[in-house]
Amino acid sequence: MSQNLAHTSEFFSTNIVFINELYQKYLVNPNSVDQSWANFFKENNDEIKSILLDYQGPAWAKRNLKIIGCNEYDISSNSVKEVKKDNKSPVKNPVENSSSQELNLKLSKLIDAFKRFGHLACNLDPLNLTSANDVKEIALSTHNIKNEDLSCEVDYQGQKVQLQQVLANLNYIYCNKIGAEFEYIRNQAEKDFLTKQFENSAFSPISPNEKKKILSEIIRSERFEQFLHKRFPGAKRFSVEGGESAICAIEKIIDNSAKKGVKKIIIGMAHRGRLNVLTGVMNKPYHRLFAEFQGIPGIPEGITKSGDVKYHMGYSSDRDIAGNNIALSLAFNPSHLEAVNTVVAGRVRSTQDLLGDKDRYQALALLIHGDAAFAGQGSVAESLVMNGTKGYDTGGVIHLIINNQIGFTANPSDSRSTIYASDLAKSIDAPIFHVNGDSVEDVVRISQIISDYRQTFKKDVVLDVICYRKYGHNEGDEPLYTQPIMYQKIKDQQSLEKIYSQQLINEGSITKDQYQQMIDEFEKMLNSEFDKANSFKALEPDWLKGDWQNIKDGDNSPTKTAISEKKLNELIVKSTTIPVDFNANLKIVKQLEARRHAVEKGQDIDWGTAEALAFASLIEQGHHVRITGQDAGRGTFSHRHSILHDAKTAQRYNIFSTLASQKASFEVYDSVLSEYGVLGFEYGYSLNDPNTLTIWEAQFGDFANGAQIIFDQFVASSEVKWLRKSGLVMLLPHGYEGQGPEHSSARLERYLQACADNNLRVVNITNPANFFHALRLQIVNKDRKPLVVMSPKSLLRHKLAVSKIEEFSKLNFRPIISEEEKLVSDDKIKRVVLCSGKVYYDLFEARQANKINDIALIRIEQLYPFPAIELASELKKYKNAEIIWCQEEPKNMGAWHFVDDYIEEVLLQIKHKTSRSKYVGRIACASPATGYGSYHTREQKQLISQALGIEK
Ligand SMILES: Cc1ncc(C[n+]2csc(CCOP(=O)(O)OP(=O)(O)O)c2C)c(N)n1
Repeated sequence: MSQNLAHTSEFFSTNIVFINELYQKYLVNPNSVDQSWANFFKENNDEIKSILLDYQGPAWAKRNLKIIGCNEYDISSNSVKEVKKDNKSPVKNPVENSSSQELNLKLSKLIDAFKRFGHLACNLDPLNLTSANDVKEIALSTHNIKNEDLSCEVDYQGQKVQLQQVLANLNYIYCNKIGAEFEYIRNQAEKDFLTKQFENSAFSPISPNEKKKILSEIIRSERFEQFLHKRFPGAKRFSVEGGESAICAIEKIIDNSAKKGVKKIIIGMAHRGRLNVLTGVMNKPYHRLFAEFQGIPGIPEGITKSGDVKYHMGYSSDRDIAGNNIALSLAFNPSHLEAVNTVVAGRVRSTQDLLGDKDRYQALALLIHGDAAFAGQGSVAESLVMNGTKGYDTGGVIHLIINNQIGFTANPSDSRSTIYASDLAKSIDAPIFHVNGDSVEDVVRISQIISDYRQTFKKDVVLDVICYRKYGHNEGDEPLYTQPIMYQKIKDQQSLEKIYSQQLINEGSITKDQYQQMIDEFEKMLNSEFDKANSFKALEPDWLKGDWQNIKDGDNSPTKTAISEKKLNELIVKSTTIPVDFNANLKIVKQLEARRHAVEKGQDIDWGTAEALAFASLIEQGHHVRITGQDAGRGTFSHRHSILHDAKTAQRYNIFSTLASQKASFEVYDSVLSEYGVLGFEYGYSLNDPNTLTIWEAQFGDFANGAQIIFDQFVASSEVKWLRKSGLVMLLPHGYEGQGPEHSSARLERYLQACADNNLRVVNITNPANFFHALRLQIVNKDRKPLVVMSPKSLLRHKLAVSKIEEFSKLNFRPIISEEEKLVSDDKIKRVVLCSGKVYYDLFEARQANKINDIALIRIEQLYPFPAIELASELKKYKNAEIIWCQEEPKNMGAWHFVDDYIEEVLLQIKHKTSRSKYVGRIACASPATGYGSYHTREQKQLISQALGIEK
């Protein structure tokens, strides 16, 4: 009907102004217009809305078209009030007051002030515990505007409007229940977009259908929590009650994103409201969750021995939004607040890469935060800073803060030193909207704007829903102990369902019966799901589906990682040939030539070359390689040079570019100076894509302790907790070279301590070819395990740390490297020194220097899974030898405490005459290494001598 009606009907063609005013009046109060009009508007709401929008132009313009004089606003308050037609305030000529020009100038400053400071005067707190401020920046007196100016006409959006009406509009838009902060944004186009959307949306009505949808989401959220409360009293559920409108925000973001071309949303969130999101938003069947409340695990026994609590579980599902399919995934999450942020972002980035979504708008990260956590956790800052950089851009993250104005028991003033919980986001020029959570239509309106903004500008944006928490931190907690006043208030607070259902009934959007019917239907469904829970049978896990379908859990079939000499030669030529017109740095040209000569010669192939060959071979086989870390392009120790910089133009050249295909290329990024955030991101990337070799490199291994949470909570344990595998590689430079306490140890012991259930591979490799195989194994093997590499520093250029080409073409990964020198016969070997990593070369050189030929050196290249079978067959050879474990780390660190048991078991099994290995290494110490060069040299000499029994 609309086209027709718009152009032909008497109502809409000539009387648009009148209809418009009536309609606005109706929206504020349906009873304020004649019943026949109310019925008409109700029946045709959506169409009328769209026709009026077409006619209206700027949203505020309609207020100037007065016939019946409705919808003026009382500027003394923040709320819309109908003002009686006031015959005593005729329009004045500005000349009687200030000059017109002067007044317009004052107004423009005032408008600017409203935009910048209006949020401070908003009514944002549903509990009314914090009252809106008197904001002097927007006071008329500050701008020298007098009362008598109010009735003057001013220029406003191309029209002549009475000043008081402009002020009413400004108050209504900027000082109501939405505090908008985006004036600090430096990009004018963004500001214009936001201003237009925000100002228009303040006046655009919500359709009756949408109102019903919102109410049903509120009923669903609130009634679900109440159901759990009744059926599982005392159980922790971290209820969303008090913040239900956040669920409506999530729904709106999903809805709008799907319509605007987003195909996948990955959600990261903590405990609050998570069960609600899992069921209501993600469509995890209610009976499955009820079964979990009854202690029935979601997957059959025996698949994993750990699992996790219900409110950390993830879930994936597809939804159809008006014919648009959208995949939703709620990321598994540890208790550590805000740790999941970059993990989600990494997954989104990988999804975009897999989709070929170069513009990064088809996959979206939606992060849901608590107010205290957003303000307090450093990971938030790291992730915000990362989001706009080349290596970590995901086209903008939508942040939703469920701001219940409390952090466990802490008040906002204890949780932060800024006004808003969201203030950090200003540092990245993100627009921020604070919305009173009890004003759910405003929450929904803003959700639409932020998702439009993200799709348009591909930047982060924040919605801060200010609400409250109905119970304690969890439902067993007594909040009155610490927040007596707040919780007295909360006790008497009407729930959002009450407030909103009443509003809809009053305005005639629904009847009482319809409301009751909505409740009955939902509760009936919950009851039937509850009954189903008893007979719930655990489901087969979904972990090896989709992109993971070719991955085989527990695969330990022999894996061939070798490649032919011919192929190696081809690869090295391709990765060392620089375009003729590229002005490469001459020193690097020499290094690349050396790489090529070594491979052609078939010997002296060093670490950097081996790494390049591994990358090149995987790219050539169709596997993407992604590596990030501080200065990863060049390599901290200048051994990688994967990106060359033209000496004249500073243009970049990727040395693997000629190997790249549509499917696979080499991606390297010098990361932001972060460990926590970056490791989380790469872990997330690896979770999503088993076919990409994903690598994070620490500058020095010890800095990885800043990312300990990601390692402990995700990398090491995600498979046993959540059945989520990862083939991530962590390169952690390690080795005692006299550089002091901070640059010596990557804290090998910490990674080893986390080893169990075949969860990781931990290697401390001495040989470039073996490193080549270890990297290739990550992809060639059918299973996926994170690989922790104690990677070398001085070995990158050590004359002995080189490989022959046969080691690449004929061998595969060797977890142990046996003695390679010609010594006395095995039975005459008097001592076997077991070691791992760089210390091998110190032992080797000292053995040579001292002409020792009855001590065998065995390198444990892979510490976990511990190569017990291989070690047993080695040690069997040396029946008469004593067994030493030698390490350069202090006794309380390094691998000793980890390998001790394993070696003992091996010795027992082969019935060796020695029952336990002896420790040789630095004595226990609180600090990983000495800061004095002379001490280091002395200690190192001592431990080598002791291991080889050399007299001092
Ligand atoms: C890194 C970390 N530190 C401490 C905690 C313990 N903890 C759990 S919830 C919570 C309060 C969180 O407050 P807020 O972020 O406002 O979320 P809310 O629970 O109010 O929704 C704390 C301190 C944690 N889970 N993670």
